[in-house]
Amino acid sequence: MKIYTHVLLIMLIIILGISPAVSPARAALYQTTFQDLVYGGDSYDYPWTMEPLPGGGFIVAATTQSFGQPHLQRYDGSLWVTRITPEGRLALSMLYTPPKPAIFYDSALLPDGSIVVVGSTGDYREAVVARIAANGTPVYYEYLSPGVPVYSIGLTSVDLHGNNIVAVGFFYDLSRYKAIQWIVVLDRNGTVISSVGIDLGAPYYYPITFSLHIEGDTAVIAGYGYTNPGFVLGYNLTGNTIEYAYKVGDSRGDKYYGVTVEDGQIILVGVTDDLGGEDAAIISIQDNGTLNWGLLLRSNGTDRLFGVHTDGEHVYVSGWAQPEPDRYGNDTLVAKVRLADGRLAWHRIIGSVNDDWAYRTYVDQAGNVYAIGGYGTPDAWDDVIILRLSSDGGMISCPLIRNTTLTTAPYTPPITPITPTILAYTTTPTPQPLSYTNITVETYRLCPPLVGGTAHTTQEPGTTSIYTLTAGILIILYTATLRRAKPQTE
Ligand SMILES: [Ca+2]
Ligand SMILES: [Ca+2]
Ligand SMILES: [Ca+2]
Repeated sequence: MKIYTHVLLIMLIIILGISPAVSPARAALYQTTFQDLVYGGDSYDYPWTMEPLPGGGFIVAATTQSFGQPHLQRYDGSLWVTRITPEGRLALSMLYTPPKPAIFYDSALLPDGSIVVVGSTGDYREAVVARIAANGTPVYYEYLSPGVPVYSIGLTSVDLHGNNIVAVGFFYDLSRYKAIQWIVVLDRNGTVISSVGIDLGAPYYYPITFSLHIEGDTAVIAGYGYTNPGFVLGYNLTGNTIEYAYKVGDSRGDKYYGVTVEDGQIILVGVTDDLGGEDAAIISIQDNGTLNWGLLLRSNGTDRLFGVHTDGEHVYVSGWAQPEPDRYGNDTLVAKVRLADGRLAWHRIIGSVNDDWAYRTYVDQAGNVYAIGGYGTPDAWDDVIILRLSSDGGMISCPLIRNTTLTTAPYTPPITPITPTILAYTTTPTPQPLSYTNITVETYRLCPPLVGGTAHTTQEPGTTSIYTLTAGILIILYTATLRRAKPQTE
């Protein structure tokens, strides 16, 4: 009977050993790749965007105030492009100092490994587009203007359409006294092919385009109004027509910072004040304006989402939450939601005692979830942080996990058709000098990696029951065996 007990024990170890949660093969894989990567200089470093590379790793285009010339405002600075290997090392680190400090909001990866970066100068007087070759050499840096006097201008998002580069943004047209949304199509050399303005019409007074996703020939564009709710529109890039346009939400507190499209669903992420305060919002709509589902993630503080990515089955989102704003400021929020119905799979809150956030998120083919944003260093001069989580929300630096659970609520904002007007503008690029140099920084990690962690998990149905059942049966068998074995051992 003693032998039988030991056989059962060994069986238990083997069965638990091959279950996905503690697979030795996966644990080994984790140890050879990064769980988190942090780097930065002695001042603010703001990473708004990252581009996953086909063979693994990323290119990160950040705005830095640590290097280059002095900044003008809160968020502007020089461009800092880093190439990160799949193991989490910096393979390239280049600083580009533009003639005026600028903010770099978004990037797109071209097939030759170069990136296009868009933004605006810190005073919002010039829109900016740059292309950086794979080896770090600048191909061009130019200002774009719509050919009319403007009060404020910027490019906030960029994506590819065939061989062309599509950049979107906004400007305030002083001849019309209106904020105009802007779609500029360029070739890869930075020559403008077309430039279109979109007047969203009433009730929009000062809307801001913030995000672009190109699906087929449709540029799906989302943003918000300072005094009006969020919006989403589909612009056909070959027909130059508006396919659809909606006001989303019913108050100025409804804002959308991220958009993507999967399986005909338009996914928008941002913030709403529908239930009071500010809560992180995710909605899925059809292009006919039908709401598929909507989900809120809520703490007592302000919660916002910026990044959205899908893998066909799930939606991954990133931003910040404020479960304890007085103690920890913003904390990074990463969540995984089922595409079909918006059911929350898990969310994680990760942060330091200073402000932390994640503007972009991405999932690789193995299901690993990456989020890039700012880490509030002890002296509060933010550094770039890239977090890596496993598909079940585990694998994250130990002291950063906030032991807090956000509440969820359904979200059903009104979706109302609007009728934008297309306007013609002549956009001329003005080449600018861009000096560049190699810079070296130390990368660091925040603590030894922790396998598993304390995930705040709302599991999807069926994913835990088999493990629970297996473990339960084994414990009963083991206990029963011990009881039967006991008289013989005495
Ligand atoms: Ca809240
Ligand atoms: Ca924090
Ligand atoms: Ca820093």
